[in-house]
Amino acid sequence: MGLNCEYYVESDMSLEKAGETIGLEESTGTWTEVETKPNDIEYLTAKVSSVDEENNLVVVEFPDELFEENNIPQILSVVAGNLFGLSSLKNVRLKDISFSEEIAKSFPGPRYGINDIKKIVGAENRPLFGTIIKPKVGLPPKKTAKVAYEAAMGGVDLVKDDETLTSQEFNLIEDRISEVMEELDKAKEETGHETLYACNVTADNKEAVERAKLVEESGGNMVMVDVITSGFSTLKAVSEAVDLPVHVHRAMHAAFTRKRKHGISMVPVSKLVRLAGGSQLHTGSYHGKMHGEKKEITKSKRALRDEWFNHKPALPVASGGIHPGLVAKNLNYYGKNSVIQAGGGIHGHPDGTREGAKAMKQAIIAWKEDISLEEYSKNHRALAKALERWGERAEYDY
Ligand code: CAP
Ligand code: MG
Repeated sequence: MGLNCEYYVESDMSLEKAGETIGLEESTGTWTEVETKPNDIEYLTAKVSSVDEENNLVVVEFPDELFEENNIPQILSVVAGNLFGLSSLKNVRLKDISFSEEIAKSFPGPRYGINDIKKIVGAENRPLFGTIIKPKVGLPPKKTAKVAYEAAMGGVDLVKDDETLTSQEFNLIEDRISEVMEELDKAKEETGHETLYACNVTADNKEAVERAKLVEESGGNMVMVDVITSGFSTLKAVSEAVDLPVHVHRAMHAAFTRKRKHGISMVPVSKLVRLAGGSQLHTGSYHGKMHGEKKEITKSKRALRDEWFNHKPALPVASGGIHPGLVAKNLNYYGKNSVIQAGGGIHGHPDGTREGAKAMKQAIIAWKEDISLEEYSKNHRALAKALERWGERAEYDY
């Protein structure tokens, strides 16, 4: 069956020829015939399987035998390698990868799926909601923990490090994990509610695995990996090294996902994150501060959640400029099998973090009960104060 890859292509060549060029470059060919090519390797040659002239789309089928199982770097070197630099292609974008069962099943997939995570925080019938500690960097461990405690007391299911916080001098991971878990345990004693702490273990492969083990040994209940900057292999090594759910941040993705004509869509990224063991992945906000295309966010959600060769489903994460006034607008698309999170939209609340978390929770209840924010805020002060500050406006609506 092989891997079928859909590319958007702009070229002076015909789409068929462009597809052949991609297939050859990424399998058994190069720019010219070579004397050294034997006759018995044709089974490794990728071929065009379909062309859609109207939409500039070509599907190239890469035979399974071309790939090494359980090896994302090698798969990417084929389906997302030299082809992007071919001067014969003006623009080319990898829009989707359909994996063969054999290749997909050679990966671990998420250890903790949607139902496992929902069970931990008691969110079986609602989306999870969380916060990102702000400011991104600069707080010492004790202050980080205090902010986490306030958010937990306000009801969040998830507190996460920001993507740029790892183990800098001002906040070493070994100090942060113990301080934060101590405060979250305190909150749990007072509220009975478990809050997940996505501790950012991003580093090079070996160090990231060591840090993940440190989090586990310190009583942590989740780790976080910046998958694009640290690599899919680091994500997979971390998810295989510890028995913890993995929150996956996608910082740097927009360097190649943003442009519609050239690069790689978030859909293949979402599938690779799921194969590599990610339990939840940022997939964009329909209303927020980051650029995003509705159709692509929707396809990314499906890539994470749909039934797929018995791999556990992963949670899509709505994030980026979100505040209580934007909860319904995002959850109308994401639904309850998602995570919605806010950093500034919680810590920027006029009455502080705890009230900001309460306002998010109130906005989610209003969405679930199909009550307008205006109506619900009449007797829910935290939400009313958030709407006073931010209304229902987003920096960008897509
Ligand atoms: C959100 C965030 C996330 C973005 C990433 C930030 O904070 O922590 O990294 O959501 O974008 O640093 O901007 P705010 P995406 O809630 O304060 O905006 O989710 O699109 O990958
Ligand atoms: Mg961030």
